[in-house]
Amino acid sequence: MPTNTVLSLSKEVAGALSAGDPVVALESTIISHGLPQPRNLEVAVELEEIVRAAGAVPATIAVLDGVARIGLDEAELTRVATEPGLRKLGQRDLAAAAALRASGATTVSATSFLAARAGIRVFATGGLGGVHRGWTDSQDESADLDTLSRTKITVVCAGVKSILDVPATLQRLETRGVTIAGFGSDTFPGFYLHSSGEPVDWRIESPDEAAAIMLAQDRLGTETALIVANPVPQAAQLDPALHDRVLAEALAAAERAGVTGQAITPFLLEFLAEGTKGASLEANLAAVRGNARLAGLIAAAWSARD
Ligand code: PSU
Ligand code: MN
Repeated sequence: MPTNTVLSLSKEVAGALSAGDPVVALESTIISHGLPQPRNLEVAVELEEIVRAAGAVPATIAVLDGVARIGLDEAELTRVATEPGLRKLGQRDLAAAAALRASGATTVSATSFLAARAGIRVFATGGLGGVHRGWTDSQDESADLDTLSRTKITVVCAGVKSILDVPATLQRLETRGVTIAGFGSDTFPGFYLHSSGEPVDWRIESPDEAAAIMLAQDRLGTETALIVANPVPQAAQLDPALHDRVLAEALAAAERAGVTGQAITPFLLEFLAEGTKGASLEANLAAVRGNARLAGLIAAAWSARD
């Protein structure tokens, strides 16, 4: 008979949290559905190393055999990277996965929810989900936005994926009360691109300033997320003209193939990686690496607050 455990922290993560040491949550959908094999496992390991080098304990999150695991060992990370047909779990899928003993990688919505439940305040990813282009027909808005509107967590990301309707996503985040701070930037990043061209209202320059906003959230009783929008360096971005051309092809291909729902984001990311001969993948990785590092520094500043 299986135990009734639905949430399990690794020893290292549990120890760090109880000592008040810095911890950074990492999602697993980017590993299972966002990156090609075998690169995905290398990246999963590398991201954990980057978080450590920045002074924090990494906590990659996934659901394995019905148990939401906060902090994976090497064998568990390997399962996430290689298991055929691994599910993609949003927040709404967690209870069903737990009850039915299923396994799956967690999206930003599921990861934020689980991290917050475990007491982790800082989370690094690549690009958030958001409002899809053509929303008026499909009503496809990522559950990431809803979860962030009612979860107090700091998400370090390179904006939202550029396959989305970025201005509409920013409008939704405003409506839902999610704070956005550009890290060293007056514009919202464009995921593969340094900038989306859209302005942000707040600009911060240091991990300490991020931690100060988090402390103010606590003092005010704010229950929404803080998005620290950290642009991919200009030198590492995808060529904007190539981006625009291949993205247009990707969107047309998705429509022709009738791809919808959970499958659309992985489809578009993969199409872009192929259509740019891997250049979009390199830009994506550069963004994620920078976010893991900055999240580690913010977690350290948060732990050192007085
Ligand atoms: N960031 C990346 N690659 C990804 C994702 C984020 O660089 O693959 C994943 C995240 O898990 C995010 C998900 O939550 O894509 C969004 O999926 P959807 O649009 O179906 O909500
Ligand atoms: Mn969706």
